[in-house]
Amino acid sequence: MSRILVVFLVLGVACSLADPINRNDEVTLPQLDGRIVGGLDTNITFYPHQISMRYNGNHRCGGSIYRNNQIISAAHCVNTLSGPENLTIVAGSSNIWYPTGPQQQLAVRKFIIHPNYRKLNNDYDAAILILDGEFEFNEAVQPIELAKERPEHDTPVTVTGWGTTTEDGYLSDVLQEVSVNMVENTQCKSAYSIMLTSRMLCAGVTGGGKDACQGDSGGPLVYNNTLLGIVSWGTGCAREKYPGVYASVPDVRDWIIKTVEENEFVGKIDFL
Ligand code: 4AZ
Repeated sequence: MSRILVVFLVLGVACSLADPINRNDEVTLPQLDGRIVGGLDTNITFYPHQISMRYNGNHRCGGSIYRNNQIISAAHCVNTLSGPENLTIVAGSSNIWYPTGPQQQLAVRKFIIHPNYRKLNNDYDAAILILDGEFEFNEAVQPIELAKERPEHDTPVTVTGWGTTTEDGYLSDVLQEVSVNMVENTQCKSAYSIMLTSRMLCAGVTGGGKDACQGDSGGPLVYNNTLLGIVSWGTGCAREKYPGVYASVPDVRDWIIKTVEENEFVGKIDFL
Protein backbone atom coordinates (compact mmCIF):
# COMPACT_ATOMS: atom_id res chain seq x y z
CA MET A 1 0.00 0.00 0.00
CA SER A 2 2.66 2.48 1.08
CA ARG A 3 4.77 1.47 -1.95
CA ILE A 4 1.87 2.33 -4.29
CA LEU A 5 1.53 5.67 -2.52
CA VAL A 6 5.22 6.41 -3.05
CA VAL A 7 4.93 5.56 -6.76
CA PHE A 8 1.96 7.92 -7.11
CA LEU A 9 3.80 10.62 -5.19
CA VAL A 10 6.91 10.32 -7.41
CA LEU A 11 4.75 10.32 -10.52
CA GLY A 12 2.82 13.34 -9.26
CA VAL A 13 5.96 15.36 -8.51
CA ALA A 14 7.49 14.41 -11.88
CA CYS A 15 4.32 15.44 -13.73
CA SER A 16 4.05 18.76 -11.92
CA LEU A 17 7.71 19.55 -12.73
CA ALA A 18 7.15 18.72 -16.39
CA ASP A 19 3.84 20.56 -16.55
CA PRO A 20 4.28 23.78 -18.52
CA ILE A 21 1.15 25.26 -16.91
CA ASN A 22 2.98 25.41 -13.60
CA ARG A 23 5.75 27.49 -15.16
CA ASN A 24 3.20 29.80 -16.69
CA ASP A 25 1.97 30.54 -13.19
CA GLU A 26 5.03 32.76 -12.59
CA VAL A 27 3.98 36.34 -12.00
CA THR A 28 4.65 38.50 -15.05
CA LEU A 29 5.94 41.87 -13.89
CA PRO A 30 5.34 44.93 -16.03
CA GLN A 31 8.33 45.69 -18.27
CA LEU A 32 9.62 49.13 -17.39
CA ASP A 33 11.61 51.03 -19.95
CA GLY A 34 14.76 51.90 -18.03
CA ARG A 35 16.44 52.41 -14.72
CA ILE A 36 16.39 54.29 -11.35
CA VAL A 37 12.95 52.94 -12.26
CA GLY A 38 11.85 54.21 -15.66
CA GLY A 39 14.83 56.55 -16.09
CA LEU A 40 17.58 57.27 -18.58
CA ASP A 41 21.38 57.14 -18.57
CA THR A 42 22.83 60.52 -17.69
CA ASN A 43 26.19 62.16 -17.10
CA ILE A 44 27.58 63.34 -13.77
CA THR A 45 28.39 66.74 -15.33
CA PHE A 46 24.62 67.40 -15.50
CA TYR A 47 24.26 66.45 -11.78
CA PRO A 48 27.74 67.31 -10.37
CA HIS A 49 26.37 67.48 -6.80
CA GLN A 50 25.49 63.74 -6.89
CA ILE A 51 27.76 61.46 -4.85
CA SER A 52 27.90 57.72 -4.15
CA MET A 53 28.08 56.83 -0.44
CA ARG A 54 30.05 53.58 -0.02
CA TYR A 55 30.21 51.26 2.95
CA ASN A 56 33.26 48.98 2.83
CA GLY A 57 33.57 50.02 -0.80
CA ASN A 58 30.01 49.02 -1.74
CA HIS A 59 27.49 51.58 -2.96
CA ARG A 60 24.93 52.10 -0.18
CA CYS A 61 23.19 55.42 -0.79
CA GLY A 62 23.19 58.65 -2.75
CA GLY A 63 23.86 62.11 -1.41
CA SER A 64 24.50 65.70 -2.44
CA ILE A 65 27.55 67.94 -2.14
CA TYR A 66 26.72 71.08 -0.15
CA ARG A 67 30.22 72.31 0.75
CA ASN A 68 33.62 71.00 -0.35
CA ASN A 69 33.77 69.02 2.92
CA GLN A 70 30.04 68.45 3.62
CA ILE A 71 27.45 66.06 2.18
CA ILE A 72 23.66 66.04 2.64
CA SER A 73 22.08 62.58 2.72
CA ALA A 74 19.36 60.61 4.53
CA ALA A 75 19.46 59.78 8.24
CA HIS A 76 18.35 56.21 7.49
CA CYS A 77 21.48 55.72 5.36
CA VAL A 78 23.72 56.09 8.42
CA ASN A 79 21.60 55.62 11.57
CA THR A 80 22.34 51.88 11.85
CA LEU A 81 26.10 52.48 11.78
CA SER A 82 28.08 52.84 14.99
CA GLY A 83 30.32 55.47 13.44
CA PRO A 84 31.75 56.89 10.21
CA GLU A 85 34.45 54.20 9.91
CA ASN A 86 34.26 52.30 6.59
CA LEU A 87 32.19 55.09 4.95
CA THR A 88 33.60 56.82 1.89
CA ILE A 89 32.14 59.39 -0.49
CA VAL A 90 32.89 59.17 -4.21
CA ALA A 91 32.29 62.19 -6.45
CA GLY A 92 32.91 62.98 -10.12
CA SER A 93 32.04 59.73 -11.91
CA SER A 94 28.92 58.75 -13.89
CA ASN A 95 29.66 55.04 -13.43
CA ILE A 96 29.94 53.40 -10.00
CA TRP A 97 31.88 50.34 -11.23
CA TYR A 98 34.14 51.86 -13.89
CA PRO A 99 35.18 55.48 -13.17
CA THR A 100 34.43 57.69 -16.18
CA GLY A 101 36.95 60.35 -15.28
CA PRO A 102 39.13 61.60 -12.44
CA GLN A 103 36.74 60.60 -9.63
CA GLN A 104 37.49 61.79 -6.11
CA GLN A 105 37.11 59.72 -2.97
CA LEU A 106 37.12 60.96 0.63
CA ALA A 107 36.59 59.27 3.98
CA VAL A 108 33.88 60.47 6.36
CA ARG A 109 35.08 62.20 9.55
CA LYS A 110 31.67 62.24 11.26
CA PHE A 111 27.96 62.28 10.55
CA ILE A 112 25.19 64.27 12.20
CA ILE A 113 21.63 62.93 12.13
CA HIS A 114 18.71 65.36 12.38
CA PRO A 115 17.83 65.46 16.11
CA ASN A 116 14.13 64.86 15.34
CA TYR A 117 14.76 61.85 13.06
CA ARG A 118 12.26 59.09 13.85
CA LYS A 119 13.12 55.63 12.65
CA LEU A 120 9.50 54.48 12.89
CA ASN A 121 8.25 56.61 10.00
CA ASN A 122 11.47 58.23 8.70
CA ASP A 123 10.34 61.68 9.82
CA TYR A 124 13.15 64.28 9.42
CA ASP A 125 15.17 61.82 7.30
CA ALA A 126 18.22 64.07 6.95
CA ALA A 127 21.89 63.76 7.86
CA ILE A 128 25.05 65.75 7.23
CA LEU A 129 28.36 64.00 6.63
CA ILE A 130 31.58 65.84 7.39
CA LEU A 131 34.47 64.68 5.21
CA ASP A 132 38.10 63.98 5.94
CA GLY A 133 39.47 66.55 3.51
CA GLU A 134 37.91 68.59 0.74
CA PHE A 135 36.63 67.93 -2.76
CA GLU A 136 38.20 69.88 -5.56
CA PHE A 137 35.37 71.40 -7.61
CA ASN A 138 35.34 70.90 -11.38
CA GLU A 139 32.71 70.26 -14.07
CA ALA A 140 31.88 66.87 -12.52
CA VAL A 141 32.06 67.92 -8.83
CA GLN A 142 29.98 70.91 -7.65
CA PRO A 143 27.88 71.93 -4.64
CA ILE A 144 24.11 72.51 -4.83
CA GLU A 145 21.99 75.18 -3.11
CA LEU A 146 18.97 74.40 -0.93
CA ALA A 147 15.41 74.98 -2.16
CA LYS A 148 13.49 77.51 -0.06
CA GLU A 149 9.96 76.33 -0.83
CA ARG A 150 7.95 73.50 -2.33
CA PRO A 151 6.87 73.87 -5.93
CA GLU A 152 3.13 73.49 -6.53
CA HIS A 153 1.30 70.25 -7.29
CA ASP A 154 2.26 68.63 -10.64
CA THR A 155 5.51 70.60 -11.09
CA PRO A 156 8.15 68.40 -12.79
CA VAL A 157 11.15 67.61 -10.57
CA THR A 158 14.14 65.32 -11.20
CA VAL A 159 15.56 62.49 -9.14
CA THR A 160 18.92 60.82 -9.85
CA GLY A 161 20.90 57.86 -8.57
CA TRP A 162 22.47 54.44 -9.07
CA GLY A 163 19.66 52.63 -7.24
CA THR A 164 17.90 49.48 -8.37
CA THR A 165 16.11 49.67 -11.69
CA THR A 166 13.20 47.53 -10.47
CA GLU A 167 11.87 46.60 -7.04
CA ASP A 168 14.33 44.00 -5.71
CA GLY A 169 16.41 44.43 -8.88
CA TYR A 170 20.04 45.36 -9.40
CA LEU A 171 21.86 48.65 -8.98
CA SER A 172 22.55 50.62 -12.15
CA ASP A 173 26.19 51.07 -13.15
CA VAL A 174 25.47 54.33 -15.01
CA LEU A 175 23.87 57.29 -13.19
CA GLN A 176 20.14 57.46 -13.93
CA GLU A 177 17.81 60.45 -14.07
CA VAL A 178 14.04 60.46 -14.11
CA SER A 179 11.46 63.23 -14.20
CA VAL A 180 8.55 62.91 -11.78
CA ASN A 181 5.82 65.34 -10.71
CA MET A 182 5.12 66.94 -7.35
CA VAL A 183 2.19 65.33 -5.53
CA GLU A 184 0.53 67.47 -2.84
CA ASN A 185 0.67 66.00 0.66
CA THR A 186 -3.15 66.08 0.92
CA GLN A 187 -3.29 63.75 -2.11
CA CYS A 188 -0.25 61.68 -1.05
CA LYS A 189 -2.00 60.96 2.25
CA SER A 190 -4.42 58.72 0.37
CA ALA A 191 -1.46 56.37 -0.17
CA TYR A 192 0.40 56.78 3.12
CA SER A 193 -2.13 58.14 5.64
CA ILE A 194 -0.60 59.09 9.00
CA MET A 195 2.86 57.82 7.97
CA LEU A 196 3.22 61.00 5.91
CA THR A 197 4.32 64.05 7.89
CA SER A 198 4.64 67.71 6.94
CA ARG A 199 8.45 67.26 6.75
CA MET A 200 7.95 64.89 3.79
CA LEU A 201 7.06 65.56 0.19
CA CYS A 202 5.86 63.19 -2.52
CA ALA A 203 6.61 62.89 -6.23
CA GLY A 204 5.48 60.41 -8.86
CA VAL A 205 3.74 60.00 -12.20
CA THR A 206 0.21 58.98 -13.09
CA GLY A 207 0.07 55.24 -13.65
CA GLY A 208 3.46 54.67 -11.99
CA GLY A 209 6.59 53.42 -13.79
CA LYS A 210 8.95 56.24 -12.75
CA ASP A 211 10.49 56.53 -9.29
CA ALA A 212 13.50 56.34 -7.03
CA CYS A 213 14.26 52.90 -5.61
CA GLN A 214 16.59 51.07 -3.23
CA GLY A 215 20.10 52.53 -3.37
CA ASP A 216 18.81 55.95 -4.45
CA SER A 217 18.13 56.79 -0.80
CA GLY A 218 19.86 59.91 0.48
CA GLY A 219 20.18 61.19 -3.07
CA PRO A 220 18.87 64.42 -4.58
CA LEU A 221 15.45 65.45 -5.82
CA VAL A 222 16.17 68.61 -7.79
CA TYR A 223 13.97 71.53 -8.81
CA ASN A 224 15.30 74.57 -10.63
CA ASN A 225 18.94 73.62 -9.87
CA THR A 226 18.23 73.50 -6.13
CA LEU A 227 18.04 70.57 -3.71
CA LEU A 228 14.33 70.12 -2.99
CA GLY A 229 14.22 66.63 -1.49
CA ILE A 230 16.24 63.74 -0.10
CA VAL A 231 15.21 60.26 -1.35
CA SER A 232 13.63 58.65 1.71
CA TRP A 233 10.99 55.90 1.35
CA GLY A 234 7.85 54.64 -0.35
CA THR A 235 5.77 51.49 -0.82
CA GLY A 236 7.81 49.54 -3.36
CA CYS A 237 9.07 51.48 -6.36
CA ALA A 238 7.18 53.09 -9.23
CA ARG A 239 3.89 51.50 -8.22
CA GLU A 240 0.71 53.14 -9.39
CA LYS A 241 -0.81 55.30 -6.61
CA TYR A 242 2.33 55.03 -4.43
CA PRO A 243 4.54 58.09 -5.07
CA GLY A 244 8.11 58.23 -3.83
CA VAL A 245 8.52 60.02 -0.49
CA TYR A 246 11.32 62.51 0.13
CA ALA A 247 12.56 64.47 3.14
CA SER A 248 11.50 68.03 2.32
CA VAL A 249 14.60 70.23 2.20
CA PRO A 250 12.66 73.52 2.71
CA ASP A 251 11.44 72.00 6.01
CA VAL A 252 14.90 70.98 7.30
CA ARG A 253 16.74 73.91 5.71
CA ASP A 254 17.33 75.88 8.92
CA TRP A 255 18.82 72.83 10.64
CA ILE A 256 21.09 72.13 7.65
CA ILE A 257 22.38 75.71 7.54
CA LYS A 258 23.00 75.85 11.30
CA THR A 259 24.71 72.43 11.40
CA VAL A 260 26.87 73.17 8.37
CA GLU A 261 28.02 76.42 9.95
CA GLU A 262 28.85 74.71 13.26
CA ASN A 263 31.00 72.15 11.46
CA GLU A 264 32.57 74.42 8.87
CA PHE A 265 36.14 73.72 9.96
CA VAL A 266 35.87 70.10 11.11
CA GLY A 267 38.28 67.99 9.06
CA LYS A 268 39.88 71.10 7.60
CA ILE A 269 42.06 72.54 10.37
CA ASP A 270 44.24 69.70 11.57
CA PHE A 271 47.03 71.97 12.81
CA LEU A 272 45.08 73.74 15.58
C1 4AZ B 1 14.75 52.34 -0.34
O1 4AZ B 1 14.49 51.23 0.09
C2 4AZ B 1 13.69 53.07 -1.08
N1 4AZ B 1 10.17 54.42 -4.25
C3 4AZ B 1 13.98 54.30 -1.61
C4 4AZ B 1 13.02 54.98 -2.31
C5 4AZ B 1 11.77 54.43 -2.49
C6 4AZ B 1 11.48 53.19 -1.96
C7 4AZ B 1 12.45 52.51 -1.26
C8 4AZ B 1 10.75 55.18 -3.24
O2 4AZ B 1 15.85 52.84 -0.16
